[in-house]
Amino acid sequence: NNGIRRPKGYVVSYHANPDMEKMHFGPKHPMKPWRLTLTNKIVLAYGMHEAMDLYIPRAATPQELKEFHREDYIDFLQRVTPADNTWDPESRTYAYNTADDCPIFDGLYNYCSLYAGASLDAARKLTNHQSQIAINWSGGLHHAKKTEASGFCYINDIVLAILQLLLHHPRVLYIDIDVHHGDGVEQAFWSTDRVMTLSFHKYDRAEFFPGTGALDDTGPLNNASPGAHHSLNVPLHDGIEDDQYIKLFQDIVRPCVRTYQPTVIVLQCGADSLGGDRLGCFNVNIKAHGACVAFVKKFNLPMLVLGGGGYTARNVAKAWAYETSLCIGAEVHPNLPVHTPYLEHFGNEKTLFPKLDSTERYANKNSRVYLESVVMGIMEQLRYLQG
Ligand code: TV1
Ligand code: CA
Ligand code: ZN
Repeated sequence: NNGIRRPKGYVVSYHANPDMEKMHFGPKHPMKPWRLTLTNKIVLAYGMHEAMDLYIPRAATPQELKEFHREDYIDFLQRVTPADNTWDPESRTYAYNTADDCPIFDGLYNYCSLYAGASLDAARKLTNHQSQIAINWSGGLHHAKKTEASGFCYINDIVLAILQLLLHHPRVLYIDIDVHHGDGVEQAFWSTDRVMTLSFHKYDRAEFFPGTGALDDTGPLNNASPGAHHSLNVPLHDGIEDDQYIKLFQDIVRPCVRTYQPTVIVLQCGADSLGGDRLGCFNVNIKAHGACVAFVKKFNLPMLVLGGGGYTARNVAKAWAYETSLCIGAEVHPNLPVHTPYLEHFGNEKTLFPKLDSTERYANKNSRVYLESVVMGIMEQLRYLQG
């Protein structure tokens, strides 16, 4: 099977429930759960399943979801149907912020409880020491709030998984390479020093969702709060290139790990930071995106690897399959195996590493000086933690 073997000295667990993949947000909606089918097809075609423990996780229970979310919101998700999603003229919204971005579709509650169940299962494998790297590509839905849906996210599986990890770990480092700011996770752990959140994202307060995540948003301003300086943000402009992104990631993550000394790392691998993404605006290629995963793995800490955004499905699938191979420590052939199903979805393009073509590139608005100033801003925050 392409020479793929179980990694020596550690176990990778892979958590995927195929029932999720059939869900539809609606015809024009950018979020396509079938990108997970595509991802799993590539993972299987390479034979990577033989190198991991595979789990089909059960759905999270309402009880488990209420560990973070408010009871009435979970009750609402459980009972609402597309037909009774009624407009509230007073707040001029649909209930709990379910509107265009977060529609009520058939099977919504099932969808939510499945991806949350997968992240909880993955976190538990880490805390039971049954695996050292646990992967859930269906999770990573970082915008969901305690009492409302936001940005295609209804349940915050990341917060639920981190709460699980905190039962066994003193310090959790959360790293988010989705092109959007990880606002829901940041907000949930804003006041605590037991979780450090670090998001890399396109930042434009007025023009790019969700508009938060400035360099100087670093936790409660009151220095007496334990959370002060434990929320870190790396605001970026359009068009960042591979070499810049990799260097920036390493120059920031390295000192964060050294200073904070986490005992577990949660990595949200949103693939909308790839070049050519339908919603993103960076020029990052699959190898550079993967280099971030490989870099985090080298710290040899237990690692929860999650998905997130990613709206050009063929690229999402290639990136996450490649990142699965990095987690296993396997070398994969740069062309998809000939028997990969659905090759037509990849535009018959067999390479795992498609080149960004010039029409997909964004002009690079990130100068060297700007990126250096961002690294300095982060270092300044970390200095508060050394005291
Ligand atoms: C239905 C149909 C919904 C077509 C939404 C793009 C659509 C978007 C659609 C869309 C779209 C957003 C906003 C504006 C807030 C709104 C999974 C006042 C072509 C993690 C979420 C982005 C990203 C939300 C999620 C954003 C993630 N962009 N077509 N909606 N409003 N919403 O800007 O971080 O990747 O775009
Ligand atoms: Ca991010
Ligand atoms: Zn995103």
